[in-house]
Amino acid sequence: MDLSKRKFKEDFKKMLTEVYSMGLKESEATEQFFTLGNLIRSYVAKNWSRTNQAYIEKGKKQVYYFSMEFLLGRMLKSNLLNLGILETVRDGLSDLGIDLEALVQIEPDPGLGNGGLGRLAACFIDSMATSEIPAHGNGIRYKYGLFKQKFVNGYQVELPENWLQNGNVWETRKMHAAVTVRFYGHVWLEHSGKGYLVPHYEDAQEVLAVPYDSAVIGFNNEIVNTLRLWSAEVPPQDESTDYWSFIHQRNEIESISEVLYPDDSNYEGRLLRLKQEYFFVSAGVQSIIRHYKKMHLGIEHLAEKVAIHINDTHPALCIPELMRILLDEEHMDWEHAWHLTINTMSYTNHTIMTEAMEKWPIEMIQTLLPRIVQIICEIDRRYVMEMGRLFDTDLIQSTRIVEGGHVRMAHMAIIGSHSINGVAQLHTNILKEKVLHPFYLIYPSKFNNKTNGITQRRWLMLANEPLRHLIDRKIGNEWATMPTELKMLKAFREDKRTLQELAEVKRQNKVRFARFVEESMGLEINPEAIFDVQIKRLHAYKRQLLNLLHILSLYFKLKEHPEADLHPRVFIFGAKAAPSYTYAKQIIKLINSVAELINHDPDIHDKLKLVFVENYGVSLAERIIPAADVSEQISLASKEASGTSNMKLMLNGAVTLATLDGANVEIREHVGEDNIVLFGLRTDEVYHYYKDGTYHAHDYYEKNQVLHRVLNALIDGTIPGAEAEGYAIFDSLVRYGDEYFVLRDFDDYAAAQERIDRLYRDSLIWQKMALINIASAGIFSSDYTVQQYASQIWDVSSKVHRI
Ligand code: 26V
Repeated sequence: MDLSKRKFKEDFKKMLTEVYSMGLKESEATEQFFTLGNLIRSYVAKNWSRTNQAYIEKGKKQVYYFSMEFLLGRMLKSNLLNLGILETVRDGLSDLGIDLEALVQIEPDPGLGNGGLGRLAACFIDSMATSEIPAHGNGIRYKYGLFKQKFVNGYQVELPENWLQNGNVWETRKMHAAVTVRFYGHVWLEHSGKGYLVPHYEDAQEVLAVPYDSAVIGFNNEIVNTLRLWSAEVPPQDESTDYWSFIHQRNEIESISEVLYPDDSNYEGRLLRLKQEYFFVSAGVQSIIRHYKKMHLGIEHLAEKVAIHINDTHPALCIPELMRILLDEEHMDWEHAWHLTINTMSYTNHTIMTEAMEKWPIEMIQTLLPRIVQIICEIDRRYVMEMGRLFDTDLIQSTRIVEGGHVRMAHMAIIGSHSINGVAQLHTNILKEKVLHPFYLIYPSKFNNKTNGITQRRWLMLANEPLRHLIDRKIGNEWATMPTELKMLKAFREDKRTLQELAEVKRQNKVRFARFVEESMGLEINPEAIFDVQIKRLHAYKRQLLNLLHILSLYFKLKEHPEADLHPRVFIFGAKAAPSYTYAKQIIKLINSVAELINHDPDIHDKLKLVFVENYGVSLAERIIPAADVSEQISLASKEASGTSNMKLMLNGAVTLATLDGANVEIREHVGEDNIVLFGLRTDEVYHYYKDGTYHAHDYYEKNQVLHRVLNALIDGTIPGAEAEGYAIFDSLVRYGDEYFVLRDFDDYAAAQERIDRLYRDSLIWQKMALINIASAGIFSSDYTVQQYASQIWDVSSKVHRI
């Protein structure tokens, strides 16, 4: 948008008076932040309503991206950047004596997601608005986001994250768009006499779903899409309601959108979680149908105007819910309704970990959603009947939705949609060939790959301004919307000056991060050291333990040979564990205890440091990633569906140290063998081990001297404070089979780390690798990812930039 600095300053002062009746001098950062937020809203208002108007007038097909999680991060700078007024506002504020960065810190970071899946949804909505895709997010407005992590004596302690405490400037409550969602009760069907059944509900609990809309601003394109998050409230009561029963009901209902489930590792059949899923699905689908009907096109054309995407199985109840509406409210016959539903729905799978696959006890759905269960059972019955004619009975039985008293959500999602995609090429292949192979035999054409992506605007333009300026100076700024333009940087691969400038940018970022660590943790780290980063949820399969065991081996090496030729290293971890994931919490404690040991050992000087940042999340990622030299992507091959921190880190010039897992495979293809450091078992080798059962972790403990020494340290008192955890972890590796092949990959990993050490010593070689990583990262922009979803899955238009 066009905005002069003078006009901005006037607007800002005027808004400050309007909202707070305050002059500039009396105001503090909090008031200034909310003032700026309100001002941005006023700037956006016209384009927001224009965008909606245009979608209606042009009758464009709309995409609704359903996700239990949207891990947005702070929105202030992102909104300013996308409006094209970041610099104007920064300068204008500075004229008024206000530091924009200070205001940025006032905004709470809304942690409405667990990890990769939620952050992907956030990158997607940014990219969809920028790519001019008529697409909207649909989710839950949790009152409490993912817990705040504290370390107490090295243990993870969870505290509530009350992000709404001071209000949310970006949202608008839309009371007129509220809908009712029904739970419990009984339902019976009556013949209408007109060829359809009429459901009668008795004793149902009614919940009012109230939407809160936020603007999703496209980058410099005047498009403003919508993120709609639903909040659960008590419907208006009549006078006969008993006061105490009202209070009781209110608590029960409001608990639905109270808190985000923090467990992304282990599926647990919790009733409240099921309520959450149906709550936002039903509200979202009802609201879509209500909006669609305003266009008077006839319900039979729904799939031409609406695409519903379900982000993992969490919103899979969209399928029976849309069926319910088409059958019960639109009086369609089953075949037509089913055809429409399939054509409307598409589904992304994000994990092959069977523990995380949702399957709900049928009685639970029966109690909570009596009409939905009838529909699910009928979908299943017809599936068996129709497919039974075409395929082998065993094949059909193994793919049924209802089995062993449970509803398998992934099965329902596949059967009820026209597309299922994995999130990296390797992951999609594993789905086709292993995990979902029976479905691939039945529906080969439904399967497709959409490799994940990240938005370069948040993860480079905003998070790493020094690098952004360097790139702009070298190749211009078209990469903001045409990220593969970054490849032009390759022309500078032999240019010493550019490589030195790149080194200087990295050094600056490392100094900045070191200052943060010093201020927040009281720990001094040396910016000359290699900053080696592993930031992601704590999961056994991601193998933070492999990293830790190697750190211990370096520690012992330095203790025994203080003269050992090691380039100084700072190992940086950021990770939350699910509160009920005991093993992950034990690993956290162990990492913290090892940090205590190493960081305070005077023999080590600054050769080795271990930093475990507390409360890792989007805001911390934005600080850490620009300062990273090494990106640890060391999951056991076949287990990480894609990974996205791998993409963010390469985009910021870190060199990837990786197994051939998830999107690392594609990163290697793009940067080339020489610009990535690989190690470890390959997927087929892992599957071989599973098949022939010949992995014996104990042998590695017995035969490998370094490992023996390191593993013994877990149980011989070397690591003060973590005795119990040391034992448990030792046992998991040595006695109970080492499920994720940590010991098997140890030597190879250590050798790869030595290669890193050597490569880093030659600054020009290292910076050249960094440059090629940055130059090759454009293809992993979520702009391209969503453009592919648009054309290949949703069949909607987008502004496509050539790759
Ligand atoms: C799973 C579950 C399972 C039980 C109920 C609660 C719950 C909540 C979240 C999840 C998420 C697990 C799936 C997930 O986050 N997958 C990650 O998705 C990323 C984006 O596609 C991908 O890059 C990561 O590799 C993948 O682990």
